[in-house]
Formats: sequence, structure tokens, C-alpha cells
Amino acid sequence: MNYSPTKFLTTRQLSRVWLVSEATIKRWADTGQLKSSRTVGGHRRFPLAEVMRFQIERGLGAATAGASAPAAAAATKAETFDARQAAEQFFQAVKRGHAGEATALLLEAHMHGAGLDLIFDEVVSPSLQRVGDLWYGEEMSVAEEHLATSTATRAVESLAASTRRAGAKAGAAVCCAAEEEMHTMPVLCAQALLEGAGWDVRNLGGHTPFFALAEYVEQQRPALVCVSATLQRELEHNARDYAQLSAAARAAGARVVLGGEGFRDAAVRTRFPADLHAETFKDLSQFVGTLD
Ligand code: B12
Repeated sequence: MNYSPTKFLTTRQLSRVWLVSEATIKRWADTGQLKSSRTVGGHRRFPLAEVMRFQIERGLGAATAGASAPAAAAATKAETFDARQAAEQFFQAVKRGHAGEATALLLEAHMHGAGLDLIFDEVVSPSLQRVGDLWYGEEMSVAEEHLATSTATRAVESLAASTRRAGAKAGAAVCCAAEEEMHTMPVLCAQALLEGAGWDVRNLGGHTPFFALAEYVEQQRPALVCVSATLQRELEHNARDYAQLSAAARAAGARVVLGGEGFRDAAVRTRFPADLHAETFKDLSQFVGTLD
């Protein structure tokens, strides 16, 4: 089933997303706590920006509905979500550098029941892959590629801010990209997904050597470590340092998840043993679901 993104939500949609009654939403609107307008037919319409403001202020919405959309809810609600269409629209928005539009698309996808894993795997990743293909084919300049990436990053950050669950319950996690690795978008996605699932996450960013991560794990003793590598440029060096991380994680009782193209090759994976070699964010979502 298709849906067409709008900048407004209805009372019913909000009721579904926030898991409160339509009467409560109408009361918030009528008392001016939640700004709305009316259609010619008299129905309330809530601007997306206002919805997000209120949601963050009250800790509502994605937080209560489950940021990674619990399987059963996602299975029914995500039926209204057309990932291909969303990916096309997201691609167009980031290509033009329209952060507001790109953000609205992601938020709306989430409000239509798409979990963060689905959004990252089927909207953000394919859109940026397209950007990369155009750049590689010299149909997009380096400047345009950078604009598209920074716009996509802003959109994911906004989505993360609205889906983060206050008061960590699930445990502490650390995410980063491996040494020499400047592709940090997947790290941001992992952070957003985990925070949405109630984890307290520290993001060390790009270019983090395994020995440095190992020291951090020894000191902070997180329950989960997620590392992304898009490229695998220093295989021998990384594999040597990785042993340190494995030992530190074992000592701290931390699980290790590796993801990204740089860890996809089966021979590479044997050099980097982990609790999970994730292909997708759906894999991560399912994995952390088993840790509850
Ligand atoms: C944005 C981008 C950049 C940006 C990164 C900015 C930033 N802050 O992240 C910049 C401009 C810095 C950059 C630089 C380079 N890039 Co670049 N870049 C990309 C691009 C367009 C998008 C990557 C991205 O963010 N994707 C979004 C994420 C969410 O999705 P994903 O990476 O596809 O990951 C999926 C899975 O692998 C998995 N996953 C990945 N990591 C993790 C981690 C965990 C924990 C989990 C659970 C899952 C997971 O989840 C995703 C599925 O949903 C890709 C295009 C492409 N095809 O990927 C090229 C691309 C990756 N880059 C490429 C290249 C060549 C480079 C440069 C070498 C260019 C240069 N000559 O300088 C440098 C290398 C820099 C470095 N040392 O790392 C090539 C790599 C080809 C190759 N395999 O050798 C690509 C494929 C472009 C192309 N078509 O040629 N790049």
C-alpha cells in the first residue's frame, strides 16, 4: 500500500503513534498545548515540526511505540510504508540539500510504523548508495556528494533526537568506525537504533584504532560494542589490534557486533571473530532484542 508524505498528521495518526486516545490529543490541541490547524471540513491537522517539538517535550511517540518498532507492531503498521518510494524521495531531498524535507520524510516514515532498522536499511543506505554510484560515474560532483551526505546526516540526527528513549535501561554501548575509516553514517545509524531501544550509547566517531577502543572498553566496560568498516585498508594491522579488543570485550563481558562492507568477506570475518557480523541494521535490531 502506498502513502504520500505530507507535512501534517491527523488526530488518528498521532493517536496511533503516541498510543494515547484521540480525545487526549484533541484536548491538547484545544488547550493550545499542541498547535494545530483545521481543514475546510473542520478536521485538526498537526504540523510535523510541532509534532516533533511536543513529542520531545513530553517524551512521547516513537519512545512509547518502540523506536525499532517491535516486530508485531512493525509487521502491521509498516504495511502502510513504501520503502522504495521513501528512498526515492529521500534521495531527491538530500541531492538538493533540503535537510528539512529529508528529516520530515524520515520522521514520517517512522510515524507510519517503519522501524529505524528498516529506515536505515531501505531508505538511507540505498539513497546514499545511489549518491555514491553517481559520484563514481562522475554524474555528481564531489561537492554535491558531500552536500547529499551532510544533509542525510542531519536528517538521521534529527530522527535520532526524536526517537531517543530518555533514561537508559538496556545497558551501555559504544559505537565507532574502524581505523582509517571516515564513513561515519553507519555509526550514527547504529547509535540512533540503539538509543531508540533504550541503550546508553557513546559514539567515538570515525578512525578509531582497535587498540584505543580496547582501552576504552577496559575502562568503561560497556555491554555492547559496535564497529563499522566500509573499507578494509589495513587488514593485517587491524586484525592484530583486534585481538586486543576481543580480549578486552571478553573481560568486560561485552558483546561485539561488526558491520559494513569492510567486514563482509568470509575470509575477513574469520580474522575478526564477533558475536554478530551484521549485514544490516535489522540484524542488529534482532540481535539486541535477544539481549533483553
Ligand atoms: C558518504 C560517503 C563518503 C563520505 C563519508 C562521510 C561520512 N561522514 O560518513 C566521504 C566523502 C568522507 C567518503 C570518503 C571516501 N569514500 Co565514500 N562513500 C560514501 C557513500 C556515498 C555513502 C556511504 C554511507 O554513509 N552509506 C549509508 C550507510 C547507512 O549504509 P552502508 O554504508 O551502505 O551500510 C550498510 C551495511 O553495510 C550495514 N552496515 C554498515 N556498517 C554497519 C555497522 C553496523 C554496526 C551494522 C549493524 C550495520 C552496518 O548497514 C547498511 C545497510 O543498511 C558511499 C556509497 C556506497 N555505495 O556506499 C561511498 C563509498 C563507500 N566511498 C567510496 C570511496 C572510494 C571513498 C574514498 C576512498 C574516496 C576518496 N578517493 O577519497 C574515501 C575514503 C575515506 C575513508 N578513508 O574512509 C566507495 C568505496 C568503494 C570500495 N569499496 O572501495 C563508495 C562505495 C562509493 C563508490 N560507489 O565508489 N565517502
